[in-house]
Amino acid sequence: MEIQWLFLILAIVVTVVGLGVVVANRRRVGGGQPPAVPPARPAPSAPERDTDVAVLEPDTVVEEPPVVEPEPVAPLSLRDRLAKARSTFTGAFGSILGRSAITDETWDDLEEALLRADVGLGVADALIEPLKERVAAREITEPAQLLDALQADMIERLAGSDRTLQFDDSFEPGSPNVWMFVGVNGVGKTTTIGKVANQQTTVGRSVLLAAGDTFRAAAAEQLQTWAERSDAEFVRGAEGGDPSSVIFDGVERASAKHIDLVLADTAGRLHTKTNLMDELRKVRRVAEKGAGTVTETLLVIDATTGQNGLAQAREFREATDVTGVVLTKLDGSAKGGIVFAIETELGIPVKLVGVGETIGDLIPFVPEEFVGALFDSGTND
Ligand SMILES: Nc1nc2c(ncn2[C@@H]2O[C@H](COP(=O)(O)OP(=O)(O)O)[C@@H](O)[C@H]2O)c(=O)[nH]1
Ligand SMILES: [Mg+2]
Repeated sequence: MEIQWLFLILAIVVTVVGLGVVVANRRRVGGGQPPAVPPARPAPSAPERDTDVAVLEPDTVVEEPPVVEPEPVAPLSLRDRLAKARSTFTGAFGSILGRSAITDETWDDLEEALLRADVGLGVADALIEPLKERVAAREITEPAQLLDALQADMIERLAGSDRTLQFDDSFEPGSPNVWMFVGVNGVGKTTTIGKVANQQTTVGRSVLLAAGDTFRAAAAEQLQTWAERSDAEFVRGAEGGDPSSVIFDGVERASAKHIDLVLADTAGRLHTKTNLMDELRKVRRVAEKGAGTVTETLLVIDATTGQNGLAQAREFREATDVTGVVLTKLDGSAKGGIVFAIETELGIPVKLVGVGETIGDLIPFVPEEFVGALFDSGTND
């Protein structure tokens, strides 16, 4: 009897445990649903991972998941940046190409577009007259040929200038090159210095930024931020102090620390214009008083001001020996033609162009690329 009871209890226990195992198994594979995936089974050679790889066919060779780099944001091309400058031409070019022949309207359209782009009257005539002669001689007969010839002539006008930034590396250590940045207030001097500093430290030169705009405290702070970003040394003076003494101190410090290049910021506004120009002459003199040599004086011009920028440029050129122009804000300007006016009427090469507000938005001026971007109507305009 006792043995029968024992068997009965044993049978019940076995049944209950057996049922429990079946239910548990069914739950694990999805509450009665057919399993969505085969059970995971690490392949013998699978490296340790910290994340689960759920889908593994038996005997699948485990491959390392591809390293997913963040999608690089494509830098805007020069063509994109010059959309506004190009738009000055696209309408006129469209009308010109829309006619089957070269007519009086063609010349009107061309002249208007060139003037709206601010190339200036002199340059517009100098570009159009030879084209008219070639059309009269039937050397050019089609509208498309005319635009090709114009493009080639525009590039030709800008050809031949030395646009390299002058850096003399034959100087003894302790004798820095000095690049001065001049121009009216708000054109982008300080921003350009930050961008140039970054380019120069990137190519391996040591750089010091001297905050010669003592007119506003914010100007020195702004420059200091750029110095930090571009890994450059920084020298400032007291607000309202003498700009020349800041530049002098900067050159002294650069000399003592064997820094290759001093970028000198200057004020763009003083009580009178005569003051400003005298100030710049003094800054330049003082920059060379110690061990430094000014190898570039870059005049910064805001491209959105068009012909006004040209008038400013004339004054600066008279006050100081300008060796190159930096044309800023070309990204937001319809007046890209100002490049031609600057080069033709002032004879100063445009060396750099600013195409945005961030540290990488400064590019060397290459005539073929610039003119090409103005003419390239592409597909997405
Ligand atoms: N869009 C655009 N803005 C620029 C460029 N260069 C400078 N700026 C802006 O112009 C303003 C004045 O620049 P800043 O460097 O302070 O001029 P500064 O007074 O001559 O030193 C700032 O808001 C800059 O971000 C450029 O190439 N493109
Ligand atoms: Mg400034």
